Amino acid sequence: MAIASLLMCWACSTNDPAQQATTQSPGGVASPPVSGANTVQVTVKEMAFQLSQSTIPAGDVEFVVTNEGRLAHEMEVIKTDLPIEKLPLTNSDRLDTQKAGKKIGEIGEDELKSGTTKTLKVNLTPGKYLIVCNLPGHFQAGMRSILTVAQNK
Ligand SMILES: [Cu+2]
Repeated sequence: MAIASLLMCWACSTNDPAQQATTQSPGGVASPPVSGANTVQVTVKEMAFQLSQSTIPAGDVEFVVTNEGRLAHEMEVIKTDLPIEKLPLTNSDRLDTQKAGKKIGEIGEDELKSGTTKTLKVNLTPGKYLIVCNLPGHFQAGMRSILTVAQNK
């Protein structure tokens, strides 16, 4: 008799609708990320970057980068004041990142093979940032985008 009532209690508590309800946020809305970072979705293709937004507020930024292309690519984030057409090239078919500006972060070619998603977290101050793939020829072929980081109000 004692065992039977224990089992009943156990079955009763695990099916308690009030307990299950506490694991969901109200209205079924996903809770915001704990980090509070802004997220920029980046889609990588031959030969371009697509950013989910071209202007973001300053602070912590999380780039979620998906390579939908067939080739491996990389993504470098470089703070620069130069317009794209004034950016210096090396004689080996790449952007001269040293002269272009200051490198903030990078996802390497080995980490961004076809079909892969990688995350890069950086802290960005207001200014212009170049998103670039610097495999030989890829910059010239169009793998370059500008992200503007705005002053926070
Ligand atoms: Cu590339």
